Amino acid sequence: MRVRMLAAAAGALLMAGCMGGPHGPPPGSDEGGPPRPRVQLFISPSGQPFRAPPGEAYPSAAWFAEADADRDGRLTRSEFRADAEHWFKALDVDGDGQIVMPEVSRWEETLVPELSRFDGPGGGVARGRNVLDTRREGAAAYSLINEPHPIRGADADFSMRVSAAEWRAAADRRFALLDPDGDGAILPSDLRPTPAQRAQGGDTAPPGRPPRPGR
Ligand SMILES: [Ca+2]
Ligand SMILES: [Ca+2]
Ligand SMILES: [Ca+2]
Repeated sequence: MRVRMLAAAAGALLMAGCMGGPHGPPPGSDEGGPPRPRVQLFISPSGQPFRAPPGEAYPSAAWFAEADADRDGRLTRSEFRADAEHWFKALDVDGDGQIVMPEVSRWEETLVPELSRFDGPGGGVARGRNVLDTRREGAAAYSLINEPHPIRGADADFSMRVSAAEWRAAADRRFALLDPDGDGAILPSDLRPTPAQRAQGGDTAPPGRPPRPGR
């Protein structure tokens, strides 16, 4: 738990560092130079961002490894729920048990700024025939499920606040989407490439598998 909190904090710091000051270039700006390889982004079903440098395993594997608490290579419903609840606590900055507007804005602007960033011509997560409009698709471009905004998407009664009960229901709904054979567990082989991963050519490789002890 503590390790994950630290990892999340480090990620936030990393992102803050990438944002640059008021005079710095916008994140990901190429400033007219040759395009730089982009950091790979994965957004978990609950909306937690995972990033990996270009060339490394796509970070869906990092999410799976973290959520698979007992590391048996099977992500069970209870592990999936625990992962979602852990992220809910991270999003609920004031600890009142609900995710409300400033906390949603923090997710949009600070935790996953890539979603609102305009990459401009030649930018984006890919080029050529596989261009993704990440502003339109939102998190869905980086996710295993087609959900542009995992936080708002959990607000079932449209009250502009996400309760713990709504979050739990959303987690169960998402788990069902990822466990189509209904055997109660998600396997690494169930992780289909995300649209961003496919656009970068990741559709030719199997999804990254988390390391398993003893193999
Ligand atoms: Ca497990
Ligand atoms: Ca709150
Ligand atoms: Ca609500």
